[in-house]
Amino acid sequence: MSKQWWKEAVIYQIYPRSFKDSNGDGVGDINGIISKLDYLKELGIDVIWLSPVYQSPNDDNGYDISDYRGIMDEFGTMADWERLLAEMHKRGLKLIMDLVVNHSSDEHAWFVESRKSKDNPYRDYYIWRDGKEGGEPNNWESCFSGSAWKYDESTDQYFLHLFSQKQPDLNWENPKLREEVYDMMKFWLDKGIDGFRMDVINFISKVDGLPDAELPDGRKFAPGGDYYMNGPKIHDYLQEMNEKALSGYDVMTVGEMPGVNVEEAKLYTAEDRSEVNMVFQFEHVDLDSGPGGKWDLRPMKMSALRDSFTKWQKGLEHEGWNSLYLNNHDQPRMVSRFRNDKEYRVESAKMLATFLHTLKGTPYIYQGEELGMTNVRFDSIEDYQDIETLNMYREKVIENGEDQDLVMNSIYVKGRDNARTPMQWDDSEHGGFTTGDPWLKVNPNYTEINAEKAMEDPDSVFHYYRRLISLRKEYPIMVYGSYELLMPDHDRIYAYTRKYEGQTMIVMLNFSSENPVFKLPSEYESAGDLLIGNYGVEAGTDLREVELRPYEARVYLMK
Ligand code: TEU
Ligand code: CA
Repeated sequence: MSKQWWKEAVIYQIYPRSFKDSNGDGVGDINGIISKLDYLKELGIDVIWLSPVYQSPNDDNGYDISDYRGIMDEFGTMADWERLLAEMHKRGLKLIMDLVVNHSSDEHAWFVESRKSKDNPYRDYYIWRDGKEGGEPNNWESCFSGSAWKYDESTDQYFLHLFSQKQPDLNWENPKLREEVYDMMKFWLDKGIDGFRMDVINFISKVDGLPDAELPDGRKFAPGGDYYMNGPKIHDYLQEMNEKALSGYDVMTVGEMPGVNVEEAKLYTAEDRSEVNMVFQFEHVDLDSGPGGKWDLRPMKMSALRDSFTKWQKGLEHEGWNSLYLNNHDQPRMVSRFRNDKEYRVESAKMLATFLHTLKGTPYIYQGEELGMTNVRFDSIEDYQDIETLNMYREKVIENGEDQDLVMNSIYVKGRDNARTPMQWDDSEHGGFTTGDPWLKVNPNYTEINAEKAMEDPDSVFHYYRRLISLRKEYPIMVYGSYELLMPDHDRIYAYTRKYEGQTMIVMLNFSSENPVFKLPSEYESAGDLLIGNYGVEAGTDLREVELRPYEARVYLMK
C-alpha cells in the first residue's frame, strides 16, 4: 500500500454559511474563515474541505450552483477567495473545493438556455423527456420528496431533478457537457487548489432508457436509486475526468457516494484505476433508518456499527482507501446520534473521536465536532431552513396529515439543520458567530459549549482532538496499520488492534455508561504505553483485565 499525503492528512470540513460572519449580515463568509485560520492551525488539521462558495440562489445552500466560476456575493469576492487560499498555503494548509456536477441550479446560464427550445444548443446539457400517459416520464422520486421530474410548459417536456426542482440534473451522456466540467475543474486547479470533494458523484450515470423503478420492500432510497447510483458509465466518466482534468496535478479527490458497497468502493478507489482516492460511503449513517428512509427512525446497536466498520476496514485493507466520518453538514451531530450528549457528552465526544482517528483511513472533522457540539431542538418548524426538512414536513404533515409531533421528533433526530446551526465561538450573543441576526438560530447551549471556553480548558474536547491529531503524525501505525477486531461478541466494548512494522496498538472503547471489563487475549504482553485516553490512568496498569469507566477510551502501544 503506497504512502500518500492525503492518507496521512486530517481534513476539516467548513460549511461556510455557518462558520464565521465577518460583516454582521448574519451569514458566514470567506473573510470570517480567514479570521479563524489560526484556530484551525492550532487544532492541527492539514486540509480544509470547503462546502460550496460558488454563485448560487441558495435553494439548497450553495449545492445549487448558478456560476461555477464565480464566488457567492454573500460570501465575498474572488479576491477574498484568493486571499483565503494564499493565507492557507502560507500556514501549510491545503484546500479542497466542493465539486457539484450531478446537477446545477436552474438559474445557471446553461439551463436558462436549455429550457428555451428543443433545438437550443444547450438543450442536451440537461435530461429532458416527454411525459408518459399524461404524467411524468417515470416514477422516480426526488431525494427531497415528490417526483424527480418537473414539467416545463414552454416546450411541453419534463426535466429530471434528483434533488430540488431548482437542481436540474446535468446530462453526462453529452460529451460537450463533460468537456465544460473538465475545463471548469482546471480553472480551479490552475488557481492552485489541492483537490475536490465530489458531490453525489456516483449519481451522474443514469440507466439507459430511464425505466420505471420497481418498488421492492425494504428499500432505503427514493425509488429510482438503483437506476442512477453507480450507473453503467460511471467508471468511464471518472476515468475520463482523471485523464482530462486531474492528471498532472498533485491533488486529492473524495467522491460522495450514497449506496456504494465495499466491492464497488474498491473499484472506485483502487490506485491503478485512476478514479477517486477515497469515497464517502453511507452504510453506517443508514443503520438507524428503516425501510421508509432516513425519517423512519430505528435504534442502532453498537454491534451493528462495529460490524459495518469492520467490514469496511477489512474490505479496503489491501486495495483502495477509507474515509472516516461520523457527521457532516447533512448528518446529525455525532455525539447526539452515536452516544450520550447529556451527562457524558465530553467523555462520549472524546471516545468517538478516538474511534475515528485510530481507524485505517483519512479522518474528517466537521466544524464544531472538535467542541462536542450537539443536535438542536427548535419548537417551531418556522425556525428550520433546510429544504430537505421543509419539503418532508410539507409532504407528511400538511399534505398527508401525519402526526406533527412524530414528524418534529424525526427532525430533532435526523434533520440536517442539527449540523448547520452556527459555530459556537464564545458565550457572547449568538455564540460570537455574528453581530447581526444569524440566518439559522444558534444552539442555546453556546454559553456552555464554545471554542473560547474549550481552548482555555486543558481537558476539553478541543485539546483532546489536538492530541489525537498530533499522535497520528507521530505514529504511522495509526494511518497504515492493519485492523483486527477483539472481543467480537461484546455488546458494550468495541476493541481492536492495529499492527504495523512489528508494532501493535490496542484500542479499547466503551460504548456504554456501565463498567464492562476489557480482556486481553493471551498472546499479548500485559503491558503497554498509554498513548491517549479520556480518563486519568495510573502508569503501569496491567492490561490483562481492565474495567472501563463510562464511555472510556484508551489507546495503548504494546511493549
Ligand atoms: O448530499 C447527497 C445526499 O445523498 C443527501 O441528499 C443525503 O442523502 C441527505 O442529505 C441526507 O439527509 C449532497 C450534499 O452533501 C447535500 O448537502 C446536497 O443537498 C445534495 O448532495 C444535493 O447537492
Ligand atoms: Ca457575512
